[in-house]
Amino acid sequence: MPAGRSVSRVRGLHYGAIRMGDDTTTAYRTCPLCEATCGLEITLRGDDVIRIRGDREDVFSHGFICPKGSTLKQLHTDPDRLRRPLVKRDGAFVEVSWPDAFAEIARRVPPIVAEHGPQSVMFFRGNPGTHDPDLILYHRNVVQAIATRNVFSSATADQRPKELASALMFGSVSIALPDLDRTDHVLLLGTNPVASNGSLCTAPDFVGRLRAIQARGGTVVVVDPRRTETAEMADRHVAIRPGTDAHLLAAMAHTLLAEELAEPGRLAEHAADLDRLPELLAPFTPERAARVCGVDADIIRALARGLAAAPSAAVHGRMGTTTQEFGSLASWLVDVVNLLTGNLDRVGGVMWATPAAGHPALKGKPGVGRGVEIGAYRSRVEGLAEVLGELPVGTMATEILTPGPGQVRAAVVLAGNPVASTPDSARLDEALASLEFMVSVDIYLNETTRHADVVLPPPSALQRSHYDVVFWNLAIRNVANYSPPVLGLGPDDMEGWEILLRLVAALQGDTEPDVATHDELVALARLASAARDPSGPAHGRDPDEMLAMCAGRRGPERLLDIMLRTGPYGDGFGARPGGLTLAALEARPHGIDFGPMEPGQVPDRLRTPSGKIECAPEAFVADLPRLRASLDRAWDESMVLIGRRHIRSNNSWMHNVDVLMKGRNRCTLLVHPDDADRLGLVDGGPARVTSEAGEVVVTAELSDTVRPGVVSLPHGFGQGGPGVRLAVASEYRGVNSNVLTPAGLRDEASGTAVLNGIPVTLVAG
Ligand SMILES: Nc1nc2c(c(=O)[nH]1)N[C@H]1C(S)=C(S)[C@@H](COP(=O)(O)OP(=O)(O)OC[C@H]3O[C@@H](n4cnc5c(=O)[nH]c(N)nc54)[C@H](O)[C@@H]3O)O[C@H]1N2
Ligand SMILES: Nc1nc2c(c(=O)[nH]1)N[C@H]1C(S)=C(S)[C@@H](COP(=O)(O)OP(=O)(O)OC[C@H]3O[C@@H](n4cnc5c(=O)[nH]c(N)nc54)[C@H](O)[C@@H]3O)O[C@H]1N2
Ligand code: SF4
Ligand SMILES: [Mo]
Repeated sequence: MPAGRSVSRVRGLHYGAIRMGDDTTTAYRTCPLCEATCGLEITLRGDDVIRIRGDREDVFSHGFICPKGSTLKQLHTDPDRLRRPLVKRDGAFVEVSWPDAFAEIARRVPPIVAEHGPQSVMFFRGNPGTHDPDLILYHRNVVQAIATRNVFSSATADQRPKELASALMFGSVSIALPDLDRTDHVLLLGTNPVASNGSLCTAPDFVGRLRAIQARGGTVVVVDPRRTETAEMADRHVAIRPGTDAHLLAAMAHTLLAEELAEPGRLAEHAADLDRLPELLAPFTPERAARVCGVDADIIRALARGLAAAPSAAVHGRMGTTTQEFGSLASWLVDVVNLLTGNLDRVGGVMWATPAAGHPALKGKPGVGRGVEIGAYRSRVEGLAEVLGELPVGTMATEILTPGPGQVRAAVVLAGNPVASTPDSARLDEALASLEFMVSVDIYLNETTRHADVVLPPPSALQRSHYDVVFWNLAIRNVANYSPPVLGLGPDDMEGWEILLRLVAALQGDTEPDVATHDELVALARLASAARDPSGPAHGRDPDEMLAMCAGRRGPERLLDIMLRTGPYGDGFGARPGGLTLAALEARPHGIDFGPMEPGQVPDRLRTPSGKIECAPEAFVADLPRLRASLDRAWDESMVLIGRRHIRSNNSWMHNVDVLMKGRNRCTLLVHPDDADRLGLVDGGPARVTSEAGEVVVTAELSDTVRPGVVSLPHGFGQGGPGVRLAVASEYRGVNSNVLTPAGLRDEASGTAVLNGIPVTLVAG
């Protein structure tokens, strides 16, 4: 197929829209903006979206929606959203045709690889890539186009510690989720669902579900250095010192063991090294932890006893516990406490999802596997270990700026804004400017994409289909919901998956790829893997025969059909008549609910070589001396910075939506009044914040919601300036908090950046 001719389906047509009695139509779509996966009801008149509200019939969200969900229209019509590919010529972007954009990549990248080797190219994938089926299903093909180890993603500025802890304990990235709807007691650490709508726990109307726990007589406890909106509604708030959750959790586990409250029950026989825990955790007495955490020893004991006494209880740790100095240890200890209190794998405790599109922990031989190892290779300059196939984001700038063989000279950025989202932003900004070549797949010209030589814009969310491949792995109910595109493609649009497959070819110098055949090979590879899975319904089948059964589908729809049919509820390509197919899902616009998470998955769910839950993974045991040593640190010596989210934000990229930005300035530094008094800061006045990495001047907001000694600044601001095309965001510019994040501060085991608990100094002005 010649370059530029699209294999896209139909243009200018509404899919799945239901015609109403008047001149409007209604479409249903899962919101792709955050992890909550709310169902949206979208009313259109012609191509005009006239209303977006929560879909009351959605099987999971039942009509819940947040202020962002209804802005898919504004995102679609945003004049700053890129509609055509851009190529930089003589320092300025010009709109070009798709063939010209791919030709530029094909002209520039192969010579760099030929001269400097594959390591000279790096990849970065950002958060929206996790919410987009095109990117989630095809990004691996892009990354594999060049055999480089320099692969990065927003995960090491986010959840990698939790993934690593799950991988090492259970043998695959299989995250145990709090059973919010049935628990009697939930302990939330470092998460503020009132703002974020929850994370690594997909539960639309998370907050309503917390209220329901309270309404049925249960308890909600929040551990957070700030009295957040979630802490306000909780039964108990513990204002911990940032970065010390691992100490707190270790001391809670210590209490459970010392007071003989540990009752792992049925899981004891499936848990390896359970008997090592008393010795490993011995140094972390509540008294010693109390000094570090700034939380009374009695409160630490009460937290542990509360979990033990509850008929069922779930501990859940997020952002605040992962993007910190001891993030992996904290994530490990969350599940140690869940295990010790008998709450792992039981109703009301923490359990695993059984997602319709399948999961590695549901494939292969039940109850045993290869497990996960880390450190297969290391970063060139700093020698940082690979974790789950990626290197830590904090080292990107160093890899670009340090000369020598293997120096990064070109970058491919997929839906990422690392200049806003990763450490030592100012240095990364400088590093990206020094690259020989950069291509971004993105919808905006922002602080990162302005450095690109080529920008490839996918269609807007309303023009794409949706199935939440990732987040239904993390959902507290087993739900499947497919949304067809709401709006058709314009004459200049190219579907996301096609952009990615053409990018694969262009990176290898090919400007006239046969996209249809490549896509077929991608599908066949998935079918071949399903045919090899001894526990799957397609075991032993002929991939070509199954491919023929997907006739009429291509792109993500075909891959999704394959995943659903070979997944836990699938029709197995005829092996299980009546089972799930994409067609069956298409007929159910409000989704299908397969019920709550199931208990009793241990041992079948495990993929560790031992076939047991690993209670003391080597990587964490090796990191414990660091935690132990920190018990003697002078913790209260410096002020520390933490982050903050707001319901109307979404990381760095929704600040161009006017309706979300209006109102008071949100890019403020929360300072406790006692600290403000001591430092001479005034409410509304300027504060100069300095860290080892950089300095910002920002408006101070006095608030006793933060712990004394802690200041809080949201991330994702600071957009504007040369080359940035974000009219609204530039108006509400604020400062980029990651200017303050030192690149060298990281969680040892996972390489994840410390974004919470950054030492800073503060002066007025
Ligand atoms: N200080 C501090 N830093 C943080 C955090 C924090 O709490 N504090 N949070 C961290 C977390 S949790 C995360 S996940 C990361 C996020 O880090 P990133 O993923 O790097 O940042 P985002 O702000 O999500 O921006 C993503 C980019 O995707 C583009 N985009 C939006 N929609 C689409 C789309 O549909 N397709 C494509 N191709 N592009 C799109 C946007 O224009 C933007 O350039 O930031 C991390 N950084
Ligand atoms: N509105 C909105 N929703 C979002 C996003 C967004 O930017 N805006 N981003 C999405 C993304 S990518 C993600 S990953 C999720 C994140 O979702 P959450 O994990 O809920 O993230 P936050 O709301 O930042 O909450 C983190 C909390 O940790 C606290 N904290 C900071 N340091 C520590 C510490 O050392 N210990 C403890 N215990 N707490 C600490 C902070 O005060 C904060 O309240 O949200 C998603 N949803
Ligand atoms: S909570 Fe998340 S998924 Fe639901 S409407 Fe808001 S942004 Fe969309
Ligand atoms: Mo995130």
